[in-house]
Amino acid sequence: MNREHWKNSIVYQIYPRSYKDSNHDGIGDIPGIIEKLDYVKDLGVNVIWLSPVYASPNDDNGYDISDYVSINPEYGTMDDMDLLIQEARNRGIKIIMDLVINHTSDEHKWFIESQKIDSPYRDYYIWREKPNNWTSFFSGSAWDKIGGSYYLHLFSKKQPDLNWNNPKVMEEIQKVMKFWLDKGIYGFRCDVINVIFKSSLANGKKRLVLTGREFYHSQEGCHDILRTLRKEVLDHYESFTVGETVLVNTKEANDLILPERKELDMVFGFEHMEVDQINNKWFKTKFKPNKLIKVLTKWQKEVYWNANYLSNHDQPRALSRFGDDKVYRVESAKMLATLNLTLKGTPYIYQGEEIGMTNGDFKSLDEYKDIETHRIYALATKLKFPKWYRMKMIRKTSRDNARTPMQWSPGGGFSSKKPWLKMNENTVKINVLDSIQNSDSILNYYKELISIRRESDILMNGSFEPLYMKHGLFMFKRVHTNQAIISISNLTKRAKKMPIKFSGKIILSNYKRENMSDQLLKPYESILLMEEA
Ligand code: TEU
Ligand code: CA
Repeated sequence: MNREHWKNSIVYQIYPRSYKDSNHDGIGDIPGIIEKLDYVKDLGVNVIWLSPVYASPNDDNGYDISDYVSINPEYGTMDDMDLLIQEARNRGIKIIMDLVINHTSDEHKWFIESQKIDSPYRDYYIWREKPNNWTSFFSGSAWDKIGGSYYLHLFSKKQPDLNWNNPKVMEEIQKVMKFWLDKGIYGFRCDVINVIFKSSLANGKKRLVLTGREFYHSQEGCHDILRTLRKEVLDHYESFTVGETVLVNTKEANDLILPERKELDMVFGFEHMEVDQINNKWFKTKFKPNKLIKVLTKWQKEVYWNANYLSNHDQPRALSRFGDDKVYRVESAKMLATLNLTLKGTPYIYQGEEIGMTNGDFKSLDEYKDIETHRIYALATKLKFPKWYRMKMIRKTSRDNARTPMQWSPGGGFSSKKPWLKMNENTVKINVLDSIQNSDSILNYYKELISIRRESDILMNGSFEPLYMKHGLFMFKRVHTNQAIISISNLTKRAKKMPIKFSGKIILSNYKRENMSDQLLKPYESILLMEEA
């Protein structure tokens, strides 16, 4: 079987809670996604990554799973899920699901059983008499107490970590994976996969964030687990995996994805998500395009195959962050799209990115729903940060920025009821309905770009050759069997003189440029050029 059948994939991420509500409860659901499959097909993508729809008490919006083989009733039934898979398949779209196996919900039956000291499930989790000094991703101790013992949770206390030293856990998860693959799922996005194996529970070196990480970050034991999952399960299906790998460098990324390692197929790196921060994501600095360009170039050059993304459900909107969501909203959204879809690797588009949705417009703390946002706000209060600063932190960085309901029409179009999370008021002008009608819309640009990419061997398989990476300009070449496409982007709001003279046929331009004789690049201009042979 050709292991690299996924290389021509373009993935669209759907965050079910915020996509489309079909039954008027203000919560997006699976029948809602089915209603919108023609829209997704029309966009031109061929894979959907579906964020968790499993049974869950929703402490972390589904990333706390209480049953891996049933569907959260808020989202529908297993029949709905089967229908979604079928209806997607009918449209030539495959579905990958989230595989969240670092932790379960504390309401999972394994964890409930595990609270009894002599239960066979005790060792499914990590129990100790005393906590160590590790801190959680959501701040505070990574340990909580039940019945006199402490259990480890790298995320919220309702997300206890599984014990991957226990072979039973391996068996159970393999069953889960087979269950979904047998239903026709095309693979998994593996949540925080490089932290699942804890090689020791000793106290860690004291750090500002994630004390203890040296004992669970990209450990050899994790590679062993991934090889086993691949050999025992994944290799028996036409499937692919993308790992979500926090804190990895390019070497660690390759160690997870090089074909001979037989582990994952690609990973989401985070280095480019760190270019506008000091120390950690809550302390944002002014965005410097050159930094982003530098990191992207490094990953392009060094990593075997990239999972390219600028946005997802955990990050503020790329448009509000790396582009200009006001004056040059349309131009910069198209430029970022061009960048993301012409790099080498598999591109991921996050719902709403294709119409240029912006960060949320929350006005007060209680409008935010995300657990992490509230935990960080509370910590900042404890540390006596002034209120205006706390609000600024979450306004810039909260994950809810990307989780606001999909803007289908000027009136919202997500639900007939009050949505679970505030819809951005700019739906009046930023929405799917208007985007479809306007031939110059971001949406129509995406469609064109996606179809260009899907028909181009050069963009799918060509090599990456950097040409110019200074002054906020990013120019690179993709080369395949003596043919080349040049991708030119101005990541700044200033007009710039073109540093290299190019000729060739323009195949896409976000300013309707007709030729290359004008040597001035407009604000956020991007151009795709077919080099003359
Ligand atoms: O995210 C893991 C992760 O490290 C971060 O991106 C996370 O969003 C957090 O902000 C760290 O500061 C994955 C999921 O994508 C996320 O939604 C979950 O909350 C998390 O794992 C736990 O399952
Ligand atoms: Ca609903």
